[in-house]
Amino acid sequence: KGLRVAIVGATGLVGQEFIKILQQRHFPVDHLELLASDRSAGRKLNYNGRQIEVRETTPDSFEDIDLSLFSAGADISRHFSPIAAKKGAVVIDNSAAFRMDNGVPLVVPEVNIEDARNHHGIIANPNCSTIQMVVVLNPLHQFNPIKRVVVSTYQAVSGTGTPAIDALSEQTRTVLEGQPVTPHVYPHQIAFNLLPEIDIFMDSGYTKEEWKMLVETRKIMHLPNLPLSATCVRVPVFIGHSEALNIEFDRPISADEARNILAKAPGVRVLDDPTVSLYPHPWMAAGTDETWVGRIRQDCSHPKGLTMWVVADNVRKGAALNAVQIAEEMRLRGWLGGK
Ligand code: A2P
Ligand code: 11C
Repeated sequence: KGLRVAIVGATGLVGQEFIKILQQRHFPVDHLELLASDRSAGRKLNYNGRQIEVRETTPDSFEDIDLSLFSAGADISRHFSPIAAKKGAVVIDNSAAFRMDNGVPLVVPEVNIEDARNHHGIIANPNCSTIQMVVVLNPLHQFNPIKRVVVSTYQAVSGTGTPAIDALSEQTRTVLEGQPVTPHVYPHQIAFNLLPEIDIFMDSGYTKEEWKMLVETRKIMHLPNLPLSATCVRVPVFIGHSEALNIEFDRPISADEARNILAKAPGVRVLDDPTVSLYPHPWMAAGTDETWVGRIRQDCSHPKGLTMWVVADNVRKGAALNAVQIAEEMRLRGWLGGK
């Protein structure tokens, strides 16, 4: 028997991807409730050839629902997730609202699905840049404990949502027409530019996105003291986050050892032949489910270090796909309803 599923934020970028992924993976859906704001109420969205009417999200939306997938921003999650959870509609929340709360599992299925066993109705989906990093860090850490990570990210505008995708298109056109750009969405022009600012600045000098990569990785990998320093950069790419990862291990490790471990790791695809310019890049990773790794090499500045390049579709593995995979794995283990 399938599940009664609600999608909160069904009209949004991640919400649309939820719908696509449930169909693509033949997720057992008995009933699908598409929820958004009152602005979208009455709109119809296609699911498996059927037109389903979008409804406004209200406290009554979660009656008789088994699973709710939330991606409508942290405020909506804060307001409606506890209501949904109380009604027995297990929440998988893509926002940052509950990620660091004790008692809320923060889950990447390839790494820590066991943490979801003792949920209290809400499971948090991590930040996109964290997800693709831990999918790669974890199998390496099982082989040779990780001592320190330094990461620089190159993050697509889809991480910000639809307005940023539109801004990049419009600004690109404006620049090519030789006209001046008036920045909106971001504090500066994003077309033909890079912005080392994602989310708000904190007192430490790091941005909140950089801080999330630190604290979320520590929680997911159960390494509360892991030293990690991130620099997160927004780049004029539509879909696909890239990361340059520098990892220091407990013992020396060769690039070939890492390549072999990653080739067998769940959710990871190694694409690494520099002689023919074979490495992952956002254009090829967009629309795929894997976390792609290339440019694996020994760190010439450290005997126990490795450096590599990691790319994933931030809307799929970084958001909607990871959430659906959590639901799939929980269902297989009998941790989700399905009355
Ligand atoms: P709506 O389309 O009705 O505004 P994105 O991340 O692409 O910007 O999408 C945000 C999602 O969150 C949209 O589906 C949006 O619905 C939804 N949303 C925004 N405000 C609310 C609200 N007050 N209640 C429920 N959903 C909301
Ligand atoms: C970005 N990582 O690329 C952000 C988007 O905490 O879920 C997701 C923010 C979050 O802009």
